Amino acid sequence: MTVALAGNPNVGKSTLFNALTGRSQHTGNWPGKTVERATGEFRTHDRTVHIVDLPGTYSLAAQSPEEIIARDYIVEEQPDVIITIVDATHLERNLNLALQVLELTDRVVMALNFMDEVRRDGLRIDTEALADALGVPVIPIVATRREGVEALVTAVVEVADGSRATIPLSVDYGLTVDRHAVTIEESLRQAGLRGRTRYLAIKLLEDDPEMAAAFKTGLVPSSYVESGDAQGQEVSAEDLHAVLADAIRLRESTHPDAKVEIVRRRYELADDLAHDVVHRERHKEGDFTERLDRIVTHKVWAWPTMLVVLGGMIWVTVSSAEIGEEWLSVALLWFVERVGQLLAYADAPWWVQDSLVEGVLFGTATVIAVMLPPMVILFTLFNLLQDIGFVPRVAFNLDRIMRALGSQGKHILVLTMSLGCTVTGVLSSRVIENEKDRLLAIITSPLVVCSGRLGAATGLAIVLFPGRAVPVMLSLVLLSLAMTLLATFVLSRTVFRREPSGFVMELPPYRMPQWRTVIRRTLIDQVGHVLGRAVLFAAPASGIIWALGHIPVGAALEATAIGRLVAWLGPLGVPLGLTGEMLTALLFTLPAKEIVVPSLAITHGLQSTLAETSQTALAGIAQSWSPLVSYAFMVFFMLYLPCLVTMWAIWKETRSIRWLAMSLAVPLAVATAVTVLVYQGGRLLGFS
Ligand SMILES: Nc1nc2c(ncn2[C@@H]2O[C@H](COP(=O)(O)OP(=O)(O)OP(=O)(O)O)[C@@H](O)[C@H]2O)c(=O)[nH]1
Ligand SMILES: [Mg+2]
Repeated sequence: MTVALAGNPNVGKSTLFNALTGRSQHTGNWPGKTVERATGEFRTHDRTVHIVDLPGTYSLAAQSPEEIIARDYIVEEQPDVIITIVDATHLERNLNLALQVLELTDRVVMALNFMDEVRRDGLRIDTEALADALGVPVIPIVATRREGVEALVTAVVEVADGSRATIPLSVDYGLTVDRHAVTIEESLRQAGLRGRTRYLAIKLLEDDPEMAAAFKTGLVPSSYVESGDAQGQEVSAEDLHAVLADAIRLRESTHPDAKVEIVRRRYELADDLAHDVVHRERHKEGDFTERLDRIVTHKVWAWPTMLVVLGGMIWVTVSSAEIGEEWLSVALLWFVERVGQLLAYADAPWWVQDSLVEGVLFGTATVIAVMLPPMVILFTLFNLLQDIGFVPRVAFNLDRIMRALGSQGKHILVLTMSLGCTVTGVLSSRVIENEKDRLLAIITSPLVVCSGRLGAATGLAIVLFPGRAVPVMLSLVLLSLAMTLLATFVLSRTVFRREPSGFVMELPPYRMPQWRTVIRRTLIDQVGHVLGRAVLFAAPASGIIWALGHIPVGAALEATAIGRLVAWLGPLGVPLGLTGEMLTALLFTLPAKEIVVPSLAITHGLQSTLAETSQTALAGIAQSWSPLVSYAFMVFFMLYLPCLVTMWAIWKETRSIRWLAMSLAVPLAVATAVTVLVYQGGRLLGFS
């Protein structure tokens, strides 16, 4: 049994999907997160239910790529039951899509989500009256708390079984449209089409773009057509063209245009229904969202507000990460030493002992001790901001600048997703229909600071700038932001010149964060991911780097593979104030940004004694670097190249060496230019 979740954007489809399947689809409080369909399954009433999470869509006559995914699935794959999930606090607007779904199939169950907010706002919804009017089950739910989910599943199973009959409401389009629809249905039948002729007729009169295209090409989706008539007669393309021409003539013969009438009637019905079933029980208290947004999205106050939130986020991260690091590194060092003793006791050959202890274990332990604490805290904070609804406000404010800079539309949506993770950002670029816009979004997304890089950089800043990590990080984030804007400005005026396209991100109300989701996403999805990378990437990478630093055996570091690389890269770094050791370390860091610290330690030949904790070894580096050099290094680290996973994602999305090369060249060029400016400028100002 297959069930699909259909609904407007940001109504809780993925939340319900996760609640049912236990999976973790991306959720957050802004529209447009899900861009691909996702499938999962759960068991109920002794059967397995496959459930499909779809992108949000406002209408079945949709135009944009993610909406077409939703529409095509609903129309063509014919799931056994469609759950239309609606935001009960905006019933009239949400009913419009629901009515379109009801025209398509009778196997529908409606989930009225956000019932907690309905109650909070002092509204009452007469669900029985609504169910009677719509002719399908209507189940009130609170997806975040699983409230009503059992009842919903039961209703779905009953509708699938046919044990609960549904008689979906059909919209009354008025006499004229009805008469035209009957005429068209007649010609459809004459052309040999059986099945959903009423639906087809309305869609033709409505000037549905997909339907018109299907009739033009003569390829009407088979789901509309009942398998031919007795003679197995085929539907001819000429007949379809004739029907289409007829429909256009009929549509244009009415005043106003039949299309306008159809859309209007549907809206009116949705409005009336909502009016009949939603009752206000008490006066709504002042709108919190509206009051807060007067500051957060204010033309002037928005900027200091965002700066305070960003600064606060970094401050909390830095101060709590220091505590976490202390005890983590003590514990890990103890563990590494015990392993060392054990290997010595077992009389393992020196290179096994050293590569394991000084390479693999040291590297992994440093990643866990230095990088994990700031990442955990930052992920938690960022997930909270996502759930509350602050992230789309940042996007909204930046959009003002972006428009002035020549980018527009869904670019900002992609950059918003990139704030979490560049890979998700790159994948979400699929929502952009225009190829040039899409490439621009892909190429600029590595410049946006992803939360992973921000966490790793914070770990590094704590080591390099003890006591001053907060202002350093704040300046670096602002710098990356400025570079993202600058790159957009330059690229949209040169390589990617194109016509403007309109898109306005709708701002959702602020919501209480879902602690369970936030903690689960942080600990399991993200921290688990970082730890997994520490073991999968950092451990082998540290082992390899260690080996490269010890071949040929017994040679001084300068004569080893690492030594050569250091010497070779050295001259390149001179104008940037960076040494060969730093560039070599950054090269090794490409698989995962977290391993920057152990890479630095190894290329500096610092790991050879474990008498010191990883912290003091790193403090050694910090002391040997001047503040200007440290800052230049941080600038370069923030901007230089996306991680390998992102490169892979860009390749998969563009399938073009040229665009992949460009999305690497742009950040690398930006990083080099800015670092040179910072370093040389700093020297001119008298820093060394
Ligand atoms: N208060 C409350 N919040 C909810 C409820 N259901 C979902 N949310 C929140 O609403 C936001 C949107 O939920 P999603 O599941 O991401 O919505 P979606 O429909 O998948 O959104 P798109 O994929 O962007 O179309 C999230 O922040 C959820 O935590 C609910 O019943 N009550
Ligand atoms: Mg979703």
